[in-house]
Amino acid sequence: MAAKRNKVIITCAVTGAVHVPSQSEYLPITPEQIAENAIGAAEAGAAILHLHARNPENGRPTPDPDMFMQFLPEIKERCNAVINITTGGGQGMTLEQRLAAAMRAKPEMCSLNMGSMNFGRFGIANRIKEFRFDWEADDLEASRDYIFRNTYKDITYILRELGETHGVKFEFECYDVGHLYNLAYFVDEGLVKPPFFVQTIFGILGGIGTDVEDLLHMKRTADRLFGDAYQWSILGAGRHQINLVTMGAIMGGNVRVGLEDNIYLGKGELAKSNGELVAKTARILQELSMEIATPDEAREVLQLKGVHNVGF
Ligand code: KMH
Ligand code: ZN
Repeated sequence: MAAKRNKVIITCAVTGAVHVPSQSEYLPITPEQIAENAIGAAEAGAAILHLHARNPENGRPTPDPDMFMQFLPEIKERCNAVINITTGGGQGMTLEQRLAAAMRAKPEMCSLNMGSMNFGRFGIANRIKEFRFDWEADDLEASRDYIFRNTYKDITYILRELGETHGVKFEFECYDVGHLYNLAYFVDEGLVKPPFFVQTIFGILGGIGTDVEDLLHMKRTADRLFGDAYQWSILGAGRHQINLVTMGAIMGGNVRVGLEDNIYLGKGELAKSNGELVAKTARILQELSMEIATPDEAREVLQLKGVHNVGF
C-alpha cells in the first residue's frame, strides 16, 4: 500500500505546455496572469503549484528563466504554496533549456518525467476553429513526429544536479506502467529515497488510458514496487480530470488539477481560472469527508527543504 494519506494534497498545474491559447482565452500566458492564477489556486486549496512559463506576446511555452523570475517571487510573497517547477518544459526544448529555470530557482520541488515517450497533441487541432497565433497549428502537428526525451542518462543528471546538489524533491511523473519500473530502478540504485511523490498520469496519447482498470493497475503496480515508501497522486487529462481524481482520492491518493491538464470546469464550460478547478475539487473532496492539506502539511509529508531554502 502507498504511504497512508491523511489530508489530500492538491497540486495545481497552472498553464503547462500542452494546450494552446486558441483553446481557451482563460489559459494564463503573461507573468501577471500566471501569478494571479497560481495565487487564486492556492487560496482555493492547492498546496503545490506546478509551473511553466509562456511568452506573453503569443502564449508559446518558453524555458527562459527570466520569464519564470517575473512570477516566482510574487507567488512566493503572496502565498505559502510549495512551488514546483517543470523540468519537462515543452515540445522541442533541449534538456539544458528545460532545466534552466529550475537550476536558477532551486525550488522545493520539480517535475521529473520517468521515461521517453510519444506525446500526441495533434488531436487538439480538430477542436480549434480559428488559431490566434501562427505557431500553434504547426506545433500541434509536429507532435506526430516528436519524442519526449527522458533517457536514463537525463533522469540521472536531473536527480544529481537538482536533487542531490540543491535538495529539490520531485513530482515523479509516470505516464505508464513502465515508468513505475524505471522509478523502481532509480530507487534500487539509491538515487531516489523515500518518501517520494508519484504522479500517475492518465489520458495522454502515448501513455496509459483513463479506464478504471488503468487506474487500478497503476496503483497496484506502484504498491507492489514501492510499498509505503511513496505518496500517490493522480492526474487525469482533459474531461477525465475530475472523475479520475475523485476516484483516486477515494482510493487514498492525492490529486492534481489545473488548466495545464484540463481547460473545462464541466461539460462544454471552460474553466475561467485555475482557482475554479481547485475550488470544485476541494468541494467534492470535502463532501466526501476528506480534508485538504495545507502547504506546510504537504511539506511535512513530502519532507521538503522549506520555503526559505529556495533561490528566488
Ligand atoms: N502536462 C503533463 C501531462 C512536466 O511539466 O514535466 C505533464 C507535465 C510535464 O507536467
Ligand atoms: Zn507540466
